[in-house]
Amino acid sequence: MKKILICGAGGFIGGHLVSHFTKNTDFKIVCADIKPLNFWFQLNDQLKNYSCDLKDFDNALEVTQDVDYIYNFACNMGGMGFIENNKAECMLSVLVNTNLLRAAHQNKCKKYFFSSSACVYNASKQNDTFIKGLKESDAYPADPEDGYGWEKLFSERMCRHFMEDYGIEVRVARYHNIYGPYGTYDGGREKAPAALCRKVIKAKNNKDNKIEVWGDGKQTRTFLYIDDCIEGTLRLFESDYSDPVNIGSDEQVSINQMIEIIESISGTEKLERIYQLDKPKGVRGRSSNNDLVKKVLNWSFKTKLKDGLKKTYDWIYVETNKRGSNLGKYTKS
Ligand code: GKE
Repeated sequence: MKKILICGAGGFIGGHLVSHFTKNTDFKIVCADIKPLNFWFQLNDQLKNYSCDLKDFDNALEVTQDVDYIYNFACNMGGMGFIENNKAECMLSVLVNTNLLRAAHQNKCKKYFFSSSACVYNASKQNDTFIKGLKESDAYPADPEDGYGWEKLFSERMCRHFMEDYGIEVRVARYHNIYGPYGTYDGGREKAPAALCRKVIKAKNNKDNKIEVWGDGKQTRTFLYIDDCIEGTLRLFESDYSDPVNIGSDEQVSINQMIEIIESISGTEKLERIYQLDKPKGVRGRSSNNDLVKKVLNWSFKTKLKDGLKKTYDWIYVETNKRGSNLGKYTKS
């Protein structure tokens, strides 16, 4: 039986991948995450679960023992509010990926997946709202998101060189703002879909009729629902395509448009928007070009933003009304 290691298994995407594999597979699954087990979003206590820091090479060596395939989602990350204010912490994730590649080589693992990000793309191509989708080649000449984006771009290249020099098969996905249930919705690391669902729920519960929005709301993004992300990830892993590829939606919306969708899901009146221009905004416009992923993986997203947001909103609604929930509250790096 082949053995798969999922790093970052206590996080959002890693947790969903573990859940997928435990329902659908004959593989033996091993999980690792820096967080204490009680902070994992989806913990399966039937599996071997390591709570350890992969910035330490000895830990990387231990968790990769007898492993055939590695999925690496482990990094210090979050939405704009986190990555803009924690650049050194984000860049230190380079140690996780580097240690895992070295350990994979030493332990003779066969295939390695790296979760990269749309934050690798050249900033000058993202200065307008409603830009054309970013093609994979738009990562160069390099001018990625400061801190987090540089780490991702460097680690992509590290993967490539481990493949060229040591023969480890690598797969690299550039994720475009993945959202859905069992992810962070408060505490400072949350991305816009979860943050705005939480804010609309709070406005509704408190009947205060207004929400705070970072920036002027005209900035655009594409958001990919988690189930589509998992499907694209699996398809990429099984493919023979080893260069980085976008895993994203191309349903580009402004933050204001996304708020309108969330308002209609919540059944509230139009809320007054307090635009906070001094908050972290990131690039002005970002969208995924999906020509390459369609060609090489025959993959495309299926979940419309309004449908994915409904599932996300409903989950956050239940979570925020639960007492004593730890979810989304983990802030230690
Ligand atoms: N987080 C957050 N919270 N963002 C808000 C909020 C809020 O309450 N209100 C408005 N925004 C705006 C941000 O200012 C930004 O312009 C936009 O929503 C998207 O913010 P985001 O979801 O936090 O993150 P980004 O898309 O800018 O960047 C993320 O990109 C991903 C890849 O596409 C990164 O933070 C990474 O999480 C990831 O690599």
